[in-house]
Amino acid sequence: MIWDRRNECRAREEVEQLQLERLQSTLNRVYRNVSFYKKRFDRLGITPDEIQSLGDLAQFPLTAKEDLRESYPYGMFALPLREVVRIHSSSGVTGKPTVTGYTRNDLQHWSQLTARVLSAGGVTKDDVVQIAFKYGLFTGAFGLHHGAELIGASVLPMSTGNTRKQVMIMQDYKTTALMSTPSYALLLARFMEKEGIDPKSLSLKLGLFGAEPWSESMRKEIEDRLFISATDNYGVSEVMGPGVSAECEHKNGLHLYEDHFIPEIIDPQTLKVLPPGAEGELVLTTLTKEAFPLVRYRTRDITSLDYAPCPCGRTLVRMKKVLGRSDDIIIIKGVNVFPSQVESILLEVEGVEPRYQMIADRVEGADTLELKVEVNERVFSDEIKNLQNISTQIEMKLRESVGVSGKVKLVAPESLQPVDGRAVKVIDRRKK
Ligand code: DLL
Repeated sequence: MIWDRRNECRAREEVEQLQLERLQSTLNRVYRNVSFYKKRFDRLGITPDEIQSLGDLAQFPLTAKEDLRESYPYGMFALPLREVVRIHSSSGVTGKPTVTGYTRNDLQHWSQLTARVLSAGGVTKDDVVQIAFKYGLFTGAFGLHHGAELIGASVLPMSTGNTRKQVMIMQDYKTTALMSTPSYALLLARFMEKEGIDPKSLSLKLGLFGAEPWSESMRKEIEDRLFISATDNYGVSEVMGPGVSAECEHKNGLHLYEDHFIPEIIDPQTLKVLPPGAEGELVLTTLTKEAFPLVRYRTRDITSLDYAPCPCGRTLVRMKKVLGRSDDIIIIKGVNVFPSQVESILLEVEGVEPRYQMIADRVEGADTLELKVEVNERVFSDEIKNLQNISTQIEMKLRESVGVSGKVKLVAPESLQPVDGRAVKVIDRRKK
């Protein structure tokens, strides 16, 4: 179902006209109200009036996460705190958290956008939606919660953790749609298997997953094990939270809500804008945000944009499923290793789960890679010989399909602790 047909199915010229008007007003607002942007624009000798077409946006400076950290906590807000009615922040795993604020209007837009996400994923007012994202400063749960209520679905604000209770609620309250990270969905499937609960006995039919990269093989695994249809949705807390883009029933790219955000793809090295279809880093400019507008924000996520029409009727550009972040790619002895490649390998190996952590280090000047992988319950109590077989198998596949040598360390089920319900897949000790 399409939640907002008028805005999701506009003619392209109309979308672009609307974007241009909103961009002009956003640039004017940040120039007037955010000293960071005033200084940056002045230094480059550009003024907001120079925006005559969308192509002119490329002349404006990029904003990076480090810039937000320097303005911690409220330095980049375009309005005084008295206008701000909600504050969220990132988890701050990689440094100081970044803080984001919303006015009442921002919250209304946010609910509209997450309602689009839920509708695109098949949720209607007849659904019982279990939200297994963490409620708190993390944007995931609250953002999706309000969209689900707007649609009129019955919302179960479960938050993360307590898998036994999540499954009990699913059984007793007849949950039909689950919203969580894809890795948590797999953990639920594994728990049910262990406890002898048949997922077919549940009322669950839809899974709307996001907040971390997941491959097509992971989608298949989740769909097959939970007997549901799974769609992907994407968002970034600094830009809004969930509600930036989402897959429709065709599962062929995520429709990006261009009436609220302008996407660009840049080469992460040269920082030049790349043509449609090219793969690179996604950069987003907000068009309607009042409290915390962002110009050309570098997401670090690697994707590409497809402007071809989609059979669902939405005219919004589709971004390809994000399979990794530029800062999650680790280079081992010159070879790029993407977490998604490791995930695909693990899905082919019997006895392990695609729950892993890659640890890069440097020993006596040479790069090393350690791969911690969770085994399943059955294998955990197995003989050492079998465990060795599994490690060797993974190490071989790593060499053959990725081209790197790594040391595999099998670890107990559920021993790799997530942060905000999200797996920490990469640790690069060489950066210290
Ligand atoms: O993760 C917002 C969100 C919550 C999106 C719930 C979807 C569902 P942050 O904590 O700021 O915000 O993390 C943003 O997570 O730059 C990506 O690297 C990654 N990410 C988010 N969604 C996806 C996705 C929320 N569907 C960072 N696929 C982003 C791949 C994703 N990566």
